[in-house]
Amino acid sequence: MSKTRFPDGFLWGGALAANQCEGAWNVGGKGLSVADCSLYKAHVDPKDYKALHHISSADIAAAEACTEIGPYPKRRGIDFYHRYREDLDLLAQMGFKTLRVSIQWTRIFPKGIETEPNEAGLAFYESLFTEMRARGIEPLVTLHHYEMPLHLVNHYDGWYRREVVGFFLRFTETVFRRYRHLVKYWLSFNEIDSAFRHPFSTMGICEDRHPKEKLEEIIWQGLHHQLVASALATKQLHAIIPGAQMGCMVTSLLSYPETCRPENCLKAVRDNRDNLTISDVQVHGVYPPSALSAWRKRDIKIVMEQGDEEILKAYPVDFVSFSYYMSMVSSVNEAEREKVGGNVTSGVKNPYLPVSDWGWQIDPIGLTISLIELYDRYRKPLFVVENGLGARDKLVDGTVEDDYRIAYFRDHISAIGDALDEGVDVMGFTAWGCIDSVSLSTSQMSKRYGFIYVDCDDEGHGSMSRIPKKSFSWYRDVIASNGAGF
Ligand code: BGP
Repeated sequence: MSKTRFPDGFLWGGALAANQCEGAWNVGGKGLSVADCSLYKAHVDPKDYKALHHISSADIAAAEACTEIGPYPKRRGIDFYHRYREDLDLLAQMGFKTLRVSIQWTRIFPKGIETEPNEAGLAFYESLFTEMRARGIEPLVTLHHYEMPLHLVNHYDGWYRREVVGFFLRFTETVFRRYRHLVKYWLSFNEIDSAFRHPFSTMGICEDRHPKEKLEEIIWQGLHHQLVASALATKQLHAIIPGAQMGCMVTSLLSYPETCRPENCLKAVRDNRDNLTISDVQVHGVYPPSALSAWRKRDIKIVMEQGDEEILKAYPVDFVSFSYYMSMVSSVNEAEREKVGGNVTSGVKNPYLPVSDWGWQIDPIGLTISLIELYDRYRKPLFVVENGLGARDKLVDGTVEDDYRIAYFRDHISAIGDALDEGVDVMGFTAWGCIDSVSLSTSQMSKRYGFIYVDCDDEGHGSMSRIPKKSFSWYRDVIASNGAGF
């Protein structure tokens, strides 16, 4: 690539989630969250995503009883809680304009229900955001990244119960007020649409506490509460921090028809539409007719309070952010087809695409298509807030020669350039797991995404020292040239 296609002020950077990097799970008054449970699945194959992420009451009890780090390193994370200054120095060396992080609700309100916030938690994030700003790094902050207080799971059925909306809004008001001079860009719920893929992590719905046949309705009810909470948090944000912006955050799972057989094309249209149902509500402020008709057909009844529909309509998001890792295939003969994937989601294999070690189909053109389609649909600025390649990096002679990662990012960043060329408005790009951190789907360290290697293994052993990989200087050059020189 030779010319700059990226606008001035493009927000180049990386993304982390607090529960995957901070560690310090019991430090500074922090309470337990759903994230503290996903590691209490002894003897489960880490490739068995369903088994790892469908948490039972027994798993919760085991997590509550355990005061140790646990069999996987999640509770230790990469010790970002204690090492964030050193980490920010490295990110600043790469020229990061932004860093996406999340606030753990349980650091601010350990059970979610308290009336007074925990000062130690507030002070930690205040220092983190201040240190970012001191290095010229704009904070991009997720309010809810799979980190719901466990107390709310046990006593309020997670997001199923309406009271949780009020608890969440107390949390959001508290952090908006405290960080009003520090944070301009916010995201409400990480991958809000993933509620059906892993209801426990996203909304604290513990499946064995509900009748199986009611589960879909219960998840929809929880989603409705999250959507109302997101809209009301947007209202609060605009009142408390003038000029601040709220984004929704969804999983881009673009799906191609397996063939031009009309039945496959129709299935792809439906799959793509259904994947965007939740962002449709966050942008347009109404449930799309397809959702209402699906509820009717499946006898799903959502309880809405008076005024909910007006709230959804009145406070849409300011921008649309999404994660993009792979594309999918829609086929009416899915059952007979070869499958790929296995953790976040699985589907029909696309014979034209290579896959990662975890079976995720690598498809940069799919990113251009997603950007074009999302912009046509929403006409709001877009932000690619997660993208990257999970790989089993090998540290040899003090570095990691991750040319495969450079190739991956070169193709995907170039794909964003192609969308920009067509008039799509893209605000920024944050590479997922810019420092190696604990994988969401496997709860292990060996699935690495970073430009910076962290010396920590799947059992949590290691010095935790940080080592720049080959991709570190490559990404530094990309940022320095504003996307022109690579
Ligand atoms: C997204 C999550 C992240 C992150 C990423 C990669 O779905 O928002 O938290 O971890 O996926 O997934 P994994 O860590 O399973 O490879």
